[in-house]
Amino acid sequence: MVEIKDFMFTPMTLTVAVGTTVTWKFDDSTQHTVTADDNSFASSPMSNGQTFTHTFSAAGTVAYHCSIHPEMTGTITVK
Ligand SMILES: [Cu+2]
Repeated sequence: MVEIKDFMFTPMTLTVAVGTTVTWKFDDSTQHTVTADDNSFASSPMSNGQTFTHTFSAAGTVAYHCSIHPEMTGTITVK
């Protein structure tokens, strides 16, 4: 689970096993997105209380950001 609050992804870096479904929980006063830098997944703009999930089926490191606030970044490492 990654929480999106105060314009930050927490934790910013997360390591999961192949096949893990990661949930992002939106808990902020403004909308954000979860958008992979390589566009392998992307949410629409989501509001407080919503969630987005993505299943990571291949090993590797995926950087992501918020398309509305590009300074918000995070990384998922899949092993
Ligand atoms: Cu944002």
